[in-house]
Amino acid sequence: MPHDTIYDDPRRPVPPFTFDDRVATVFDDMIQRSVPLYGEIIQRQAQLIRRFHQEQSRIYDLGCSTGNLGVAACRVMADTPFRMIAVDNSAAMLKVYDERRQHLPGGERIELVNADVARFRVEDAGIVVINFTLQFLSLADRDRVVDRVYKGLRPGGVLLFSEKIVHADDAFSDLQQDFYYGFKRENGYSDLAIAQKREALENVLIPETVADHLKRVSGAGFKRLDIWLKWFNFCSWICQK
Ligand code: GEK
Repeated sequence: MPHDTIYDDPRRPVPPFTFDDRVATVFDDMIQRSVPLYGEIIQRQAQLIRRFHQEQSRIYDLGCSTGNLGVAACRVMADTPFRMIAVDNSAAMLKVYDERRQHLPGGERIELVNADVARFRVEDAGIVVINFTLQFLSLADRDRVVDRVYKGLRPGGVLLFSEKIVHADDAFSDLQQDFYYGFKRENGYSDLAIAQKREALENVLIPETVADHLKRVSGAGFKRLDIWLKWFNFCSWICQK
């Protein structure tokens, strides 16, 4: 797996973060070293997909990146037929996903779509997964996506989403940041790399509080909601229609 060294050397100015070729090449290393419990999230979501899959319905992965969820879903679903529509607006990410899919047993069950999730229609869905992607949209687009997802889900259908979050209390927010940067240091990122990535994400990744997210999903109509995993400033939800 190519190693992420993108922010290791000093850069002045630090350009805003984008999902370009350079990021796509090292993405799997980057996300595993930057998102606590990432492997656990993907593995359990694949198992949730198996549990909640409705025959003939569609599974969506919005902001699919290089396809870690699709790979896990193919493995966990084994020979069970399913149709996953994996959407991303980065051609570079989808190129890596497509290459992986060629060698993935059962990979033909996944369709890749290069589109903006804020403008994408969700129809006849049994499961929709949105991992660490709402955080890159404007607040209005986040509302629009979650509303559309609710409308596009079948009754009993499930939305699984994960986000980097912020705490409304400043002291707890600082505590979460400290532990998060500690996690990144433990994974080999230098203080310089951490500081430059933080600068690159300023105004690009806008985290919200748990309360903001719960308000949005309940406002869209979801009544059965649970946080199934939380680690300081990272959170994963399950919402059932
Ligand atoms: C995973 N879910 O491995 N439309 C479509 N895609 C978008 C948009 C948009 N408007 N904005 C950003 N993206 C993945 C990880 S990464 C999270 C998701 C991260 C895409 C962007 O191109 C990238 O692939 C993904 O959302 C976010 O579980 O890097 O922090």
